[in-house]
Amino acid sequence: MSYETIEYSVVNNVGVITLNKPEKLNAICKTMLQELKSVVRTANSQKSSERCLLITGSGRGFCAGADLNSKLDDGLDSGSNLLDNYHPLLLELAHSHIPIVTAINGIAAGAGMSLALIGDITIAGKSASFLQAFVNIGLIPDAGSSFMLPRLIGPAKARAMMMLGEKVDATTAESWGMIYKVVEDDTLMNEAMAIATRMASGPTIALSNIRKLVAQSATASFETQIQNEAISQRQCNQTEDCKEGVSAFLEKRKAEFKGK
Ligand code: LHQ
Repeated sequence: MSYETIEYSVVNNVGVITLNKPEKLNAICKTMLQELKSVVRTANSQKSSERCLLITGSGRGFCAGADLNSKLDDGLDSGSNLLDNYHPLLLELAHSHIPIVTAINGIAAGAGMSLALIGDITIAGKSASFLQAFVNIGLIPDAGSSFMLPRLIGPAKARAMMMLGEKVDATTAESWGMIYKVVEDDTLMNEAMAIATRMASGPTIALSNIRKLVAQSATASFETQIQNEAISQRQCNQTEDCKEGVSAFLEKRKAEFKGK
């Protein structure tokens, strides 16, 4: 399958998505949203071999947010554009049954920053940066930024990023808890692939439940959340991977998880 705006390959059960419009810093157009939604949906289907997704960008940028040229061509108001084109992808990613790693190779701006932060694990090259670009063109943070950013770095820093529209470098983003870690630019893809490959050989149902529980914890009370944990634990306890994990521990060997 070939795509116009992304590249997609599967390596060691990791679905690697590369945003591929480098001349525009991988700005997001409608075709890119459709292609992303299609690969994420397919990777999540029962018969797919993927057990983790890795999203990165080609060239010197990760993603510069909405393509400001195609937005004007679309004829849609921004609200409808979000509802019709962005939200189906965001929900597909949020409800993914397999974990998501984002490897940030350069600027992540506007909705591109939202995409960067939607990863379960976000890892960035030293020269990457993050920009809530919306305010610079008279808009508000969308594509999930207003939900994710305050929860990651707290409202004080989130407001400053959103209202001042200034770039934050990767090292600062790491120190604020916005991302998991910063690495040298030339090791980014190796390190991101190592994390993704490790998760792709992990207990997929447990990983899926972990991402669900962390999402639920954003709005649940303590009482509800411990109920959520019990529901997830019952499911995980019945998996072949749990049996294998316990057996491997008792037999003092490395577990071989199958994702079932
Ligand atoms: C671009 C873009 C871009 C097109 C760089 N579009 N070409 C909004 C509305 C409605 C519904 C959905 O959601 C949204 C959400 C949003 O994402 S709104 C925010 C949209 N993004 C921005 O406002 C960011 C605009 N870009 C920039 O501020 C800068 O380009 C950044 C800071 C990202 C990078 O700066 P530089 O490293 O100096 O690169 P550059 O500005 O020279 O850009 C390189 C090329 O990429 C350039 O084209 P050219 O033909 O002149 O070489 C830019 O025009 C193009 N490009 N962003 N979003």
